Amino acid sequence: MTEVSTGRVAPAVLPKPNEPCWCGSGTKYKKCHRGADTVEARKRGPEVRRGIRPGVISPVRSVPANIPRPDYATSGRPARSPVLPEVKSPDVIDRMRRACKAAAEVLQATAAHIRPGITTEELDAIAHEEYIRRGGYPSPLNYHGFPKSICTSVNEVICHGIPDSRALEDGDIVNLDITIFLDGVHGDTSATYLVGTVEPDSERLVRVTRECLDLGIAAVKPGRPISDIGKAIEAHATQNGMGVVRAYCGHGIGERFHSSLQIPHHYDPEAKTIMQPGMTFTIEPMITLGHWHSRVWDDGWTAVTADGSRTAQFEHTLLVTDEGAEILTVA
Ligand code: HM4
Ligand code: CO
Ligand code: CO
Repeated sequence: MTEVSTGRVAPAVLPKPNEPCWCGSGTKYKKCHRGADTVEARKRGPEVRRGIRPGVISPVRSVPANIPRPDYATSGRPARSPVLPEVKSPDVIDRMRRACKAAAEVLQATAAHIRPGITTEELDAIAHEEYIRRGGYPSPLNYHGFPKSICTSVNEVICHGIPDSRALEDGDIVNLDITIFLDGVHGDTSATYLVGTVEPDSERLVRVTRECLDLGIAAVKPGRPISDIGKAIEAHATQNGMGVVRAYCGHGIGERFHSSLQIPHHYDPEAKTIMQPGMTFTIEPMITLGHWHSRVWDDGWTAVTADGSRTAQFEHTLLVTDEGAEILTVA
């Protein structure tokens, strides 16, 4: 019986390809859990892991007054400002190189502390100090009221998990999503890590998700539509029997954390914007072992898979060049 994080398990007799999936999604079995119901998963037997539940959220951390803040830091709402161009000036690009390098460093420094027993709140505290040490502001902090400095998304949490009192457990997977505001611009990167010994399906999920990001980056070419990126990502996920989350996209980034430019990770023929040298945006595919449907917890932030299947994500901030993409979020 296939384990899923909610405790729902695949029945002993599986549906036919065109019958509704056993998970209750309402989708045909062949389009839903068929890919996840591997022989390996069914051999593991009736072991059931409970879904993750909200923990206690500690008080808001402060940022020294001398660190420059984005416009939303106090009110929680970005100021209404003119729409900025998606093709960045050499000055903005130069500043983004520094911010993105710093983001990659904060991610590395924080991830080094991942182990069974550490709480996501402790990881947030480590990252918070690393941002400040570099003279940066943690972009998530108070962005539309988000209460912490990083997102920590465990197992079936897709993205925007709020760091809390929950300790990581052996066998978990956890995404750390870091964004720094430095020199007046944002740099955004994330990665998913294995906690202790992880079962093979989760390891495969994390590997395929990293490959999806790499293939998305390889599809970045000036003169081509944005839809090429999601086309490449979705093909690889589908080949591996995995789902591509649709509710959250990559985004334009620079002087604003999220601009109006959207980068779907599935094939969306409406994503017709042509990539141009000087554009900066993120690619951040969220891939699931089950269906792509998502929902949000009552906290208004934590996005989880509707079927409780595990999900992973990797993210880079990119610059479109004359040849393709330059990855900015490298330490
Ligand atoms: S808020 N991370 N991410 N992520 N938002 C705190 C931490 C956050 C996001 C986010 C991925 C894609 C898009 C967005 C976004 C608006 C609509 C307000 C511009 O918020 O697009 O926000
Ligand atoms: Co986000
Ligand atoms: Co992002």
